[in-house]
Amino acid sequence: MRFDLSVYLVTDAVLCQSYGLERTVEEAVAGGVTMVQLRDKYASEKTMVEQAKRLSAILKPKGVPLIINDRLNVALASGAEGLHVGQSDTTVREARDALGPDAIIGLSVNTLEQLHAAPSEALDYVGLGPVFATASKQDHAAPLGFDGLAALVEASAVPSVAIGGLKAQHIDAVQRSGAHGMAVISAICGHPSPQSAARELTTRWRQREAMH
Ligand code: TZP
Ligand code: MG
Repeated sequence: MRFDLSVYLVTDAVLCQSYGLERTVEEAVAGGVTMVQLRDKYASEKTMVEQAKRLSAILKPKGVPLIINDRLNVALASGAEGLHVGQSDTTVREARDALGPDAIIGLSVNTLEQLHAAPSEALDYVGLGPVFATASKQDHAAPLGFDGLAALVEASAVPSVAIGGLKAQHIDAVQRSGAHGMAVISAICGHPSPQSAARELTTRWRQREAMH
């Protein structure tokens, strides 16, 4: 695989505000996160391109891919490694056509119907969730729980990352579901030390993985 979903930080301007976006991402990468998604539902395209370029400068030397949430134009203008789309955003095929074969393209999925409708040949991974209800995403879909997660992982033709209310204590259950990784906002952004939070998640992920 040319990317590693194991501990995937998703940013949020409000939830990451204690240290700000750049410092939070720097710390998270020092703590070992394997992917970063720039997600901001409210920022202008111009602001997001600037942020993406600054994050890229931090992430590129570390070999950690930067994925842009929703905004195809931001992904195109910033040179990020990929785009993550939801069910009502730019389609996966449009994203693939625009970004080319090397881009990493992810799709949010909450049901088996959505999974079966997804064009897996144009897709690199799916984000499955929310596993739990979470305050970090407004109007999120119904929580899957770990059984629901496992059913989606099993049915997926592409690698999957679990998301929604996940903390370090859920690593075992996420790995038992078969998911290739876990994506978090608040477990890292909302922690007094984003670096030690990230370090705990990545260390535990690897330890547990080695046991299975
Ligand atoms: N998509 C499904 S749940 C979620 C997103 C973006 C938010 C995850 O945030 P947290 O704080 O890790 O629950
Ligand atoms: Mg979206």
